[in-house]
Formats: sequence, structure tokens, C-alpha cells
Amino acid sequence: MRRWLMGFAVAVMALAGVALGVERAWADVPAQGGDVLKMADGSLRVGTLRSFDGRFFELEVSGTVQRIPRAEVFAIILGGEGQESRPPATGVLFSDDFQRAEIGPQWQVVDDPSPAGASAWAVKGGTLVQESNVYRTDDEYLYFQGTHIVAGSREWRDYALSARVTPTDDDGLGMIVRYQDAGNFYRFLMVQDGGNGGPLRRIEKFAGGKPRVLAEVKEGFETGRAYEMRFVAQGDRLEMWLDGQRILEATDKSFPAGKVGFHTYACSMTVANVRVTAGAAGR
Ligand SMILES: [Ca+2]
Repeated sequence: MRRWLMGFAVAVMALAGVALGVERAWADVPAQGGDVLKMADGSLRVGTLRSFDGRFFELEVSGTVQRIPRAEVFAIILGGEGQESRPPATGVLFSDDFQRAEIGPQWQVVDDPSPAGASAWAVKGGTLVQESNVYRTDDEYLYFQGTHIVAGSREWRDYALSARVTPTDDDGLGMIVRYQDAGNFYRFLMVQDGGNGGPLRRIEKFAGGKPRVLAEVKEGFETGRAYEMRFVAQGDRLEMWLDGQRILEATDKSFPAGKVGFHTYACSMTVANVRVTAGAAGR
């Protein structure tokens, strides 16, 4: 806590003709740290508070100092100096119940290299579906890939991705966290078909397009059964939960933040009730 800022804030509160308070609301502070001014019109300004002269706040944003009149500020959220000095943020970062006809621009579809066939992602009956048997043909049992779909922000750090996922075939599928791009991310993969490398459940890292197994058990899944999946990324820890049981865990430092997603390998599936929950609450 910067003591000078508390002093200014107290002065502001004494002066204030508008409702003005000082609060700490970590969920509103960006991952890289910073101070948030909640404006009287409801908008947020994020930066580093540099000074206050009784009438104007000086907020530094990307190297530029903005002078903001006191009367336009509703509240100040002190963000601290960055991630290390903060408790984890909690709250829902993202949710999707697919109550619409189209997938929409918040999701990006990416088919993996050397595909046999094309993906068939769609929204149907309140679920996200992938209905194609698309799979990657080069070194099939190294990659176990076909297509993936991603959403969210490269800035999301510590969170849990949860969803109800139903395999409608017996090959491979799962979840993605800390996605950078098509060659760099973590994923949970499960495969059932014994003729296609199963049964297995894995946490994997893709780095530079190459997969590496971080944790594995030789179990598969039941086609047609709905699984409550939760993939937790907290600091350098990764945990995979299935129906309330932790089934895999791993440690890796490569990707501290990134988007979320789902993937299939020669397999169709449905996905419902997608949530991304920040911080330890995601567990
Ligand atoms: Ca198949």
C-alpha cells in the first residue's frame, strides 16, 4: 500500500461532494497489476496513480499521464505493484451456455495440421458440438490432434476451465488452458479406442508444435456419458478434475497465462456450461 495515496484518498473523501470511496477489489485489477479508477459514468480507467493535488488525479497509462478531475471519479481501487503482491483474483472470467444459433466471434476454430476431413463445430440445443471425425494424419499417435476451438484472453493467468463434456465417439477429446497459439498450450487429452492408442488420460504441453506428456494414466472414458471436467491452472501447477475427482496433476512453468479451449481427435463431442473461474475459487 502506498501511504501517500491513502493520504490523498482521505483528503478526497473529506472534500468530496460526490460519493467517493477507496476500496480494494482485486477482481477488477488487471493481471499485470495497476490501479483502477471507477468513473462516475461506470467506466474503468486502469494505470498507475502518480499524484493527486486536490482537484486532479494523475494516472499514468502506457507511459502517458492522464489528468482526471476528482468529480469524475467514483472510486479508487488500489491494485498494488503486480501479481506477486496480490492475493488471487476470484470470480467468473467467462461463461457460455450456448443459448443461441451461432458459435459467435468469441470462439475461434483452428483445424490442426495435415487433417483428414474438416471440422464441424456448431451450436445446437444449448451446447457446442464438434460432429466431424477429423484427425491429424502425420504421426497420428504422437499428436492425437484434429481440431480445436479457443476463447478468452492471453492475459488470463490463474483459473479453472470447467464444462460438461460428452464424447459421442470413442477416440480423443479434451480441454485446453493457457493457450498462446496453435503450437503452444497445455491440454487434457483422453482417448478410449484401443485401436487408436487408448485408453489413456494425459496432461500434455505443446511447445513449438511438439507435444510432451506431463502426466498420464491408462484409463479411458465411456462414449455417451457426460463428464464434469475442470482443468485448473494455478501458478506452475496444473490439475485435471473429472466428476469431482482429481485425476491428474503436473508442474510446468512454460506458459503462465493464456486462453481456454476444447479439442477433438477423430472424435465427436458436445460441450455445455462452459465457465472460466479466476483464482483459487476455480478449484
Ligand atoms: Ca472416430
